[in-house]
Amino acid sequence: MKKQLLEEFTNIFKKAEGVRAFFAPGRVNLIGEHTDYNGGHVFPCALTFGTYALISKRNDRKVQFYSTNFPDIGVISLSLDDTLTLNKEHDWANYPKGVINEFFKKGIKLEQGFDMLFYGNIPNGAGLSSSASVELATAVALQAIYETDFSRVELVKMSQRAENEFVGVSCGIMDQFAIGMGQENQAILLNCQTLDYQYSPVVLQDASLVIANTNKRRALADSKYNERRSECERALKELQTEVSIESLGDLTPEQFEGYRHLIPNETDQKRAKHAVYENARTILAVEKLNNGDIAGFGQLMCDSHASLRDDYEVTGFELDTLVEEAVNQEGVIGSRMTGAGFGGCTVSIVKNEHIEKFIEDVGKNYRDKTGLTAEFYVANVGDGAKEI
Ligand code: NG1
Ligand code: MG
Repeated sequence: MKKQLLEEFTNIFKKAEGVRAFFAPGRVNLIGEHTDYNGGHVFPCALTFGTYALISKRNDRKVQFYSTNFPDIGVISLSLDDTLTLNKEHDWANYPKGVINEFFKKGIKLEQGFDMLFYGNIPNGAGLSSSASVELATAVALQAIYETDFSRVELVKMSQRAENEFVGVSCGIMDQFAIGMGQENQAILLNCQTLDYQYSPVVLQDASLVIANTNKRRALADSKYNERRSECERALKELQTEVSIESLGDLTPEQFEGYRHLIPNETDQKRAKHAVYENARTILAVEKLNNGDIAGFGQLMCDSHASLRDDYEVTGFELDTLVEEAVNQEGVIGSRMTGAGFGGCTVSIVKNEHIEKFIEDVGKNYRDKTGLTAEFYVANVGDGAKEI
């Protein structure tokens, strides 16, 4: 991979010396959905596919970006003397630009510019965090060539701010954290309020993680995502009139049942219920995994999906069909949507001896019911962003 990309780098930028290479993974969230911005827990892990970034410093003030995924867009150039602007047409480059902006905001001078080439093999817009992967690839690369010494968690926060403030997507911290802090064969239980975290080995005995992409475009995802955030914020405000909490993640399900009458709007109540129960489910699920109770973990994945379908209402026909077809198969321990929802991917735990048949049968039944072709990936849990 690296050798091929080096050749490509030389072709595009007419230069071969002093090139350094970095990799930032995509991520899949195993449980804890729509809890990050509610101050709850998430349980994601880094994948082995992701974004490769090759970078080399220049002698002038120019910055040039190129993505092999978007050859038609070509080289995108800017000068470090100009104000960085969001470009609607070259939208992939807004992510690295947002990260440069964060380095500026930290007072880093960036005297010389650089040439940078990207290649990503994460399915686009599938809820596996291709954008956060580009951000972290950029952040670790800039840290290396400008010899800054931000902590990993700081780079994670800078990448999130790049997305929040520069790109304008108000995502939670989960994606950047998983990608910046991931470790091979480990998932991360992250408290999104305190950023306390602990690693848990993903030991599934004789089973594996299988990701299935609905190939349904997440057209409504952004607006609905923001709508869910507002609904939860409203519910929190109602609760705060009588209960002293900072976020929905502070409540146990039992406490929530005692207070839910404080939320007059029924829809907001359902959204808050999901956030509270999902948070509790996530903590319990990790306990089960740590104790080797894969079946218990899988059951909670299924419960998570039901809550996202019925209370949070972020699934839709395609995701529900994939999950229903999955749990009807032999050897399936658990299955749920992952990421924001409305399309994108599901993640299932499938016994190794049944994976082949799983892919064939679920793929066929899904096509029959939706007219869409799903893609399947047997996922490996990989490292966080690093130099390669
Ligand atoms: P995806 O599916 O990667 O867009 C989104 C948010 C996360 C989190 C999940 C839901 C973005 C970039 N990320 O993930 O922070 O809130 O939804 O759990 O919007
Ligand atoms: Mg994204």
